[in-house]
Amino acid sequence: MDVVLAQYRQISVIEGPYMSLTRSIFVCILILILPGLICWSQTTPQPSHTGSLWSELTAEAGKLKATRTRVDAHQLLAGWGALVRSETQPPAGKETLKVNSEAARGAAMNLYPKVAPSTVMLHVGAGHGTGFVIDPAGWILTNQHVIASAPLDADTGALMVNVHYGRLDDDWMKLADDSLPAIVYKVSDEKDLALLKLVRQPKAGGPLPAISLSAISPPPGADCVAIGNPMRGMLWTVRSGEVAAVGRWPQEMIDVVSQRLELKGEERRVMTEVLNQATPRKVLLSTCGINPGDSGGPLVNDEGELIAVTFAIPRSDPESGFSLDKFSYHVHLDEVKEFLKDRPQRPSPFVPNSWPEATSTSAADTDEDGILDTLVCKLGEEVSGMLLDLDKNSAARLPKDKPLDETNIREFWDFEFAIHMLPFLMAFYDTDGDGKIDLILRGSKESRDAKSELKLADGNWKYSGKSNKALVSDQNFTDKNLRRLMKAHPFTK
Ligand SMILES: [Ca+2]
Ligand SMILES: [Ca+2]
Ligand SMILES: [Ca+2]
Repeated sequence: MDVVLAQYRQISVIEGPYMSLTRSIFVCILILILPGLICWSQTTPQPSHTGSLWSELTAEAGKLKATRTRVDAHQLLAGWGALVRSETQPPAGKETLKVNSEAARGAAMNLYPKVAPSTVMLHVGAGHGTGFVIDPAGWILTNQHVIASAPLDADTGALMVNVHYGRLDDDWMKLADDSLPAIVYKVSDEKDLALLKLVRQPKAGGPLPAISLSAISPPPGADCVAIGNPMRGMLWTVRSGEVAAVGRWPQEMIDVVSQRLELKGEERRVMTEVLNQATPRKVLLSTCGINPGDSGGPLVNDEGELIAVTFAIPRSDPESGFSLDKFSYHVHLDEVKEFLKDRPQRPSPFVPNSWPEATSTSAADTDEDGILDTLVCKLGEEVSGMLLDLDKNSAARLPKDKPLDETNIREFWDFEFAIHMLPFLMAFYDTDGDGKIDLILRGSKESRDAKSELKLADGNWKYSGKSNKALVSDQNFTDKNLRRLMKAHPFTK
């Protein structure tokens, strides 16, 4: 675990391309015990690759013989997730789109003119999500998972999204032709929040109005109104409901609690321990009838002040048929306030996770010396990345008595070099061998040279839009021993 924790904090989501250790633990638990609670995933476009370096890399990967296979992680990727998704890839299984028909009407009608003009649509790749303005200077709040697969801004290395906004006209919102670029300044994987700033203001009509944060935490039973851009609905769809519950996610979700209470002895102890280790997110449950695409949207009180940010929904249990659709999950106001405590002066460069997205992972002995030295990660049938343990200190640490899985492999696999083929060509180096990745090169299929680089210096990642390094080279290591091992590895020989 040291190795993984020692690495930089990545931007990661279950539902997106990357997953943090803590969240992978959550997900393991949740998926094992919560088959009925599923949210939709944001789709990750998988680029098609051609070109010489690319062919070499994939050919190299193809040669590797898997010697040990871990449990299939398909379920993980289908797990708790985002409400953002592409219209082009409907989720598997039946889904129930719904609105809350039981809540009293009226509040939403009064709040719509106040809240809708602050609410925006964030278009990312083939999917979309919702966001809202919290400061007329152009600060926008949304979910981390909404922006996770956005492209990079070439100047800052930060993620960049397109913001679509509208104006109130004749009592309802009309979409502006103009769309506004915004740069991601800050993200929290644990809170599933992201802070963006508009690069410029709208050409006409002045700055977008802001939603203010409520001073008081919303009590259960209070009225609330959600607004967002639900899939197959319309932009600025407004729904009213009630705060159904407040609690810690996932520890206080009823399914998690009842599953834990059912377990006996050691199993119960282990589950309790893992739950205790998991960082809780304070959440609010509402009856506002949220759908995919609403992610990142505001939940407001009857004054139109923010009380939470929408992030997930349960689904009906395919076996029992129980519908949990009435509820939706929102990041609690307290988490929002804590997240907004410091607003950075500059956008932070996007630091990708060195663990590639994978549906299956296997360990290989590439130099046939009897020691496992390379992890091969696959997304479906395609190799998404490889992690090279150059000094071969991982194999001895692997548990002998249990199968490798998503959680323990991350704990035990100590790699000094990784190459990702999906979703982008990237190379990761622990150049000085201190257990921390400190150099990330982004490549292109046309060239052996890196396009851009991220370097860890004094605890901060520095982005450079240019790089004079080769994407895969022993010369990128400063540690002599690692340089020698890299040179000798079948991957670069
Ligand atoms: Ca070996
Ligand atoms: Ca190692
Ligand atoms: Ca290092």
